[in-house]
Amino acid sequence: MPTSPTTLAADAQPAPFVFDARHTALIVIDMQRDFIEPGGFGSSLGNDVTLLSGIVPTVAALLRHARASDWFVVHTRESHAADLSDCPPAKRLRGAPGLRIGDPGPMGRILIRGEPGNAIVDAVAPMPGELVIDKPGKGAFYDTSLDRALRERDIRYLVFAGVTTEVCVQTSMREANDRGYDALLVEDATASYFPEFRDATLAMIRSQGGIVGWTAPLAALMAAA
Ligand code: TIU
Repeated sequence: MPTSPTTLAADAQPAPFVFDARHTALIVIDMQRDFIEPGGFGSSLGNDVTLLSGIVPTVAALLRHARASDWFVVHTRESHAADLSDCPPAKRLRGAPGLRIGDPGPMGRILIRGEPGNAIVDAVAPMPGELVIDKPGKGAFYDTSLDRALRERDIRYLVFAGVTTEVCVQTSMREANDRGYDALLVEDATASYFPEFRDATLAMIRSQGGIVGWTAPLAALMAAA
């Protein structure tokens, strides 16, 4: 693979992921207490949240790599305004009464911006200078300033991590693909309440010659040369 001093190739599927560190961003999706700790939105939907916490050390290692490589770093949080003006009734009413978005829970109002449950878990918390995007949808681009922020910085390559693989991560990656970014999902830095959905999503992304993008383990990304 021909490379310039800033062009790297990572061993990925379905083919090497060729990217330029100067034009790369890491997008960490929704590593918030709402999904990862008991008492938040994830558990209100009936999920076993312990299935997600296992990736926290890998996401932390990925963040260290991105920061050391001078990538632009973005964190997202799925969240709604306190008055729920950005939460379509169709989304809110999908939940069980008493456990809906905006209802009081053990970590504050469920999925509401600024509540304790909406905070990103400490081990992967944003650092000064990193962009935090509050998103009302599953996708990181829907009704947010993310695309503009990336284009202003001439970002063309996106590395994705976070939760959950088949919901917010996959939606965001598909949105990125349609917007013309080359996107890679880090296989061991994403998790689902349904491990079989995680595996199926990884297979879907890289099928048909990379119809949505690329996947690779963190070790392959860190070994890119
Ligand atoms: N329920 C589920 O799997 N995920 C979400 O509701 N949001 C995200 O994926 N962040």
